[in-house]
Amino acid sequence: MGMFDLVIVNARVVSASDIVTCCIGVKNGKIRTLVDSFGDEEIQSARVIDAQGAYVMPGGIDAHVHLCQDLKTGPHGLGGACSDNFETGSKSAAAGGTTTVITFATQTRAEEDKSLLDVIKAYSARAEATGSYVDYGFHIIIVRNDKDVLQKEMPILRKEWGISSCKLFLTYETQRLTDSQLLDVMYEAKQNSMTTMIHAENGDMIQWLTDKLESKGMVAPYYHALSRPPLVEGEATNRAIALAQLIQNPILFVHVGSALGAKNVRRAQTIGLPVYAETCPRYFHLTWEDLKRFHSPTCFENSKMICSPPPPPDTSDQEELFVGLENGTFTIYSSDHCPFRYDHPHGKPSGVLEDPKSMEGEQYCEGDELRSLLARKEGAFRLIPNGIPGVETRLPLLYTGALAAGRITPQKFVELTSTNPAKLYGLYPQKGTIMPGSDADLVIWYPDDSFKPFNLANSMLHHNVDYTPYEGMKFVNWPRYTILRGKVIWMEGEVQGKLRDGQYVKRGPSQLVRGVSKTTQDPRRVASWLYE
Ligand code: DUC
Ligand code: ZN
Ligand code: ZN
Repeated sequence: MGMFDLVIVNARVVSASDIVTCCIGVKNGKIRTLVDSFGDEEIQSARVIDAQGAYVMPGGIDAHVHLCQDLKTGPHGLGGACSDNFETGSKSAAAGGTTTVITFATQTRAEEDKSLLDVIKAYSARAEATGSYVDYGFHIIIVRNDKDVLQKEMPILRKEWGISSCKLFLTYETQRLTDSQLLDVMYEAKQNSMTTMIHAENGDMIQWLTDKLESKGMVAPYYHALSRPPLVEGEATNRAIALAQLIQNPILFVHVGSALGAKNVRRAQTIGLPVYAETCPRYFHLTWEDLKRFHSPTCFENSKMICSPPPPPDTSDQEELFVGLENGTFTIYSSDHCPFRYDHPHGKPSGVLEDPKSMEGEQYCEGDELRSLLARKEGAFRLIPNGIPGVETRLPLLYTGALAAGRITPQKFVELTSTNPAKLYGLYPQKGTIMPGSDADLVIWYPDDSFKPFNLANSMLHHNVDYTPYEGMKFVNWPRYTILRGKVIWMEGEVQGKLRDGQYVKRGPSQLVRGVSKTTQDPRRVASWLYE
């Protein structure tokens, strides 16, 4: 048996703090050593990859991915059928340099769906049914505040399943919790060291604005953005921060897309509150203008850009978001890969097929007939499933748009895409770093000067979605190798891994979340006495 199974030479190894030119030795799926060079004997039976001086980073950890998820919860929920399962979604992740995805398992309001443990078992069976190309875990979405369930099941989720994060909604009739329900769940989450993730949009503002827009006939996809101006996130982030501050609970805002939301997060962080934020590629690469990008007489094609919260109104917001990426306001950068097809009746076309006005004199249809129907209709944005794909383009977009553009350092890239997600969600140092003892999860880029920039076409991607919002965009680099626990699963444009290479990962409590600062614990101002 040789000393190593795999060695990587001429690597510029990037961590969240440093860049070191060295070689990496891998044995039994783990990083064994980082050294200046290897002797011939040490590596004689190992596979040798020459990184040619390119960046070698810890494999991407995408902490916000929807696979096989039940989203079809009606016109007041998210709606639509999630088009990627663990097979297609994880293949797409591997092709984009990601070695771990954390996906969502969701409770519903149906009485028989009360048990969080049953939900997790059902989603786990979905992953096991196909297998996965990359490692995976689950966040649990909680849409009810049953004390008995929370108290009995949260400890089991934490200890037996290694699930240490839950997501709560402030919008969608079928998901949202009232303020007191939010407090109920946050309180139990805190007792169980579960990180609370918040979808911060004010549901009442959205419904009110949607009704008003509809009354004026403003229903085409573009108007989705007008139903969710930045104040919608601004109000909800403020409110959630106040609720969390009241009971001293750490929170992480998912998919923050507005400068206003980012400012609220920053303000909370500045006074020492444990408030964290995730942002996503779409907020740096799309604006309201892109909701008009897919031109057609009726504009329904613009439904391909609909996600919530929507992209910011214009590039000035993006400039402010870039500051947040750089200065630590944003803790992690995730894809929010939420895949819907354009050629499937339960994908984006729900916005036409479920709208009585669009369907006047028309028949429910599929295939070519559906395509022709969509070309004639504007649909109703209220009924369009909220979400866009992006698990494969997440790292390359950040490389092109921020790293190569000189807006962030390679270390910041690693922090946002791998180290911080690992710390935030209890995977560090097993994942998220290149250190002896860590999993050998790696992404190796091309040397910048040897890569020929190209324009993206959806046909190059591996997801089960028939479009990408980034069609035609120029990319200046792409992962050359993706390595999962020492095995090459993606190499120079080809998937090399196999279904079932990926394993379920149990997670511990967050290693990022720290206590609340002393100055914010005055029991006359917040309910710190709850924990005495
Ligand atoms: N929230 C998400 O996290 N993803 C898709 C849609 C949504 O509302
Ligand atoms: Zn959300
Ligand atoms: Zn999402």
